[in-house]
Amino acid sequence: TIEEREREFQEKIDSGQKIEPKEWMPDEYRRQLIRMIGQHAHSEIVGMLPEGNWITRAPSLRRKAVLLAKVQDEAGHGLYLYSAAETLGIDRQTMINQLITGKAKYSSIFNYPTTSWADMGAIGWLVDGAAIVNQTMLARGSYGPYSRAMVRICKEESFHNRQGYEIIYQLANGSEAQKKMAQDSLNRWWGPSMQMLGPSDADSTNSAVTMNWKIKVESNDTVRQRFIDRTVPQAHAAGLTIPDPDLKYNEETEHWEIGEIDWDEFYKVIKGYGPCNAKRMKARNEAEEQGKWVREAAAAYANKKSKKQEK
Ligand code: FAQ
Repeated sequence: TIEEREREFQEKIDSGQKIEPKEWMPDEYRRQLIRMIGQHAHSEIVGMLPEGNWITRAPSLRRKAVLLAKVQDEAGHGLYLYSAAETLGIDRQTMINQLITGKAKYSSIFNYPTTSWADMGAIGWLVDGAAIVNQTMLARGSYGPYSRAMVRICKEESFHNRQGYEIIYQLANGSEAQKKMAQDSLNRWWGPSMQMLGPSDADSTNSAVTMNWKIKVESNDTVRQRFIDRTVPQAHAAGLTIPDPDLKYNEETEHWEIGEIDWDEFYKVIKGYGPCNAKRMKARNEAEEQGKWVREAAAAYANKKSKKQEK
């Protein structure tokens, strides 16, 4: 019966076994995974836009080569994740249509403008930094293809994180103007980076289900705290100030405590009203439209090739 299947499924999860694509799974488990992996894939693709904005203006050949490689990695992650989602029975075009029609979410963090070169540092340091902490947790998740994708993606994110911190560190130790640029960038990206890891546990609507099935193995607040604890000392080492007057170190718990996160801003952004939501959606829609002839040509070529093989 269905109850027995569900019980067996839960036992498998509880004993730490991975679930593989062709195995039986509850519909809700499948739906939650498609939602999360889809959102993750879209984030990687939309996430190329803020940094892509600076490729032509990188300050040196070395910086340009590094940034170019980083942005290409994000494209790879997106494609990799769409493939992981496809193992659950949804096809890529359906997911892409959900993105460009505004039905699917992507990370709030990519709806902010990149107004200075220092933002390339802040994104690698903070955004990839938060992504690594979140994704190392997801690598322990229950769905085989997704958890394995996370292992490889995290390796690449570590490089992204280092190159970002290197940019910020150098600017923070440069001229007065450079130091100011680094601090200004941290001031703008800190809040959104806090929000990026999802609503507080009390308001996290999916956590009960996703944690019970080990789609997520740690809560949003736990992951956020780990990110804060590792990032605050890095800011101090660079001589920068975290833009939070309530930030303090708790000797007893050995954790950094932060002030209120601006959740109004977060909900505004995920509802589509952030500073760059419209711009990002326009760019993805144009890319879809302008890339149509390439997809059609590739499909026609594949079709011709398979017909030849049949002969
Ligand atoms: N933005 O119930 P919860 C990257 C939504 S890393 C937008 O707590 P959950 C690397 C959530 O979907 C960024 N929406 O949800 C990179 C839900 O709405 P729904 C991407 C958000 O899933 C770096 C509602 O709020 N990483 O791209 C956000 O249990 C640099 C309630 O939330 C991933 O996607 C947000 N920030 O926990 C690329 C990782 N947070 O769907 C380029 C996979 C929450 O019910 C450059 N995802 N929401 O309508 C996850 O780990 C989880 O989905 C969480 C949220 C932890 C983000």
